[in-house]
Amino acid sequence: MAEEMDCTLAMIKPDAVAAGKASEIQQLAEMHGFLIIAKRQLQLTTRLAEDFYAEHKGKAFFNGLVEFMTSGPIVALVLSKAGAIRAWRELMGPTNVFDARLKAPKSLRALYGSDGTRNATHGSDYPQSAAREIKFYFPNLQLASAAEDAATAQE
Ligand code: RTP
Ligand code: MG
Repeated sequence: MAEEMDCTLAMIKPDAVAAGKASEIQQLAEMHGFLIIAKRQLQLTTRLAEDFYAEHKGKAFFNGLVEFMTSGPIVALVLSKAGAIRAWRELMGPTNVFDARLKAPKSLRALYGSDGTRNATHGSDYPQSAAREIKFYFPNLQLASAAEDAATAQE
């Protein structure tokens, strides 16, 4: 087992869960070589959504983002793969779905999102945010042993 696990925190957002696309998105992740280390379905409260996206507080889209993120269940996932953070963001495509459709038509956001806010998936942007976000949803997760279990299960 490598000393450093390459993990990211992904969310399948309320639009994609409500559209029944959660399983399909997880299958696509696995097809692209991501191991699903941990998974949780839950509905965010306003307070949790505001905490999760605290870096965006005060921005014009913040209230709309919180409203969207609390509108229905989400699926939070810990994904592992070499270069997981960058690889998952690559698979998601650009933040804005209209950009994604133009620039990365096979990306998750192009395929499953609907506009600038309702963009189907989330992925951590830096190692520090991945650590914070994994802890946010999975405070008791022992990352190294969970990753080892997931890798063994896949063999
Ligand atoms: P995320 O954090 O969800 O993975 O997305 P991201 O890094 O690609 O984009 P970020 O700038 O962190 O924005 C967080 C989420 O806010 C919503 N958003 N809406 N209407 C808008 O102009 C706008 N801009 C951002 C999106 O849901 C975006 O993913
Ligand atoms: Mg972000």
